[in-house]
Amino acid sequence: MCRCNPRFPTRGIFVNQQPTRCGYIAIVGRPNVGKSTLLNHLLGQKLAITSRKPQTTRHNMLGIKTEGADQIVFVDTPGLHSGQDKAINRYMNRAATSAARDVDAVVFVVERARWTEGDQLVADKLSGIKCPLIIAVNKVDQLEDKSTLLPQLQALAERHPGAEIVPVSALRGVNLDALEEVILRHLPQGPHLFPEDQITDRSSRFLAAEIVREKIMRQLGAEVPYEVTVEVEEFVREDKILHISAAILVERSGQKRIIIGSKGERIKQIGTQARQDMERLFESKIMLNLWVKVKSGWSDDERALRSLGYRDE
Ligand SMILES: Nc1nc2c(ncn2[C@@H]2O[C@H](COP(=O)(O)OP(=O)(O)O)[C@@H](O)[C@H]2O)c(=O)[nH]1
Ligand SMILES: [Mg+2]
Repeated sequence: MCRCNPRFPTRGIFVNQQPTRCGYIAIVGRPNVGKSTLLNHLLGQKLAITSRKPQTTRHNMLGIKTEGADQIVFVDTPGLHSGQDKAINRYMNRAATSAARDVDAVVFVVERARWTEGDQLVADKLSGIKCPLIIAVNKVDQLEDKSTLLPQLQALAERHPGAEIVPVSALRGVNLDALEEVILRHLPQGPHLFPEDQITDRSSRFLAAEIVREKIMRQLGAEVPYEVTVEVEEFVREDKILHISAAILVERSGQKRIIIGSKGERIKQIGTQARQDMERLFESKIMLNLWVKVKSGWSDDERALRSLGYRDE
């Protein structure tokens, strides 16, 4: 897990006479249960990209929340994918599994009223962990009849004795205070590891590439998004404007045509939406330049993956 070059204790043992607390909390679960949505709403800021499709999150990412004496370092993870066939799937599973080790608590996200093979896969991986387990039962806003939740909560409690179970809606912000309170109880005393204003361990270039990928994940159906990666080639500030150029890499020329769209309409839309998100995140005017490049085999080639930033931490 990435206790990434913890820059040295940045805040000392007390804040306003309160002893400081700081800990790592991994957010795990199968794809699409709402892990990244939960991270964003706990942070109160959109940091991680989200969509209905698996593989939206491919890398572990830290989201850091500092409030008074407490610093929670969340680790958002890719969902565990059952397919091990491709190098990129193996990479995502390694990232998700390694994050659950060496943390102070794990938040296991599941969906209300649904327990799938994918959930079982995660539960099996978690069975050996030593740290406290918190189960967030997400998407309760989709339940018309809340009483249907009770049997599921009971079944979860039997399956995971000792776990604390909190029903939430990440998207609507329901019960997130209660979840945070449980998390805070497991935060060990100790100095803060990151400066108060740092919200992630990821670079601005990385976040920019992810925003472009989110728009592709959301706008394009079927297989295309799984064979796309984005590489930021230029990221410079000139006269208060941030100039960003990014290459969208695909496996096949047919996919390039789909992303560009008829008369370039699709890529224009992707660019407009991405630019709006970037302007919010970077609080700056943005000039965004996108282009599409065919790089066959990138998603199943260990060397290509590493050069594109898919590196184990
Ligand atoms: N109705 C509802 N949808 C949610 C909730 N949380 C997440 N979602 C949706 O579920 C989908 C997957 O979310 P995401 O955070 O990307 O899932 P992840 O793969 O676990 O990170 C997205 O379309 C979210 O908008 C929730 O509490 N209620
Ligand atoms: Mg995610």
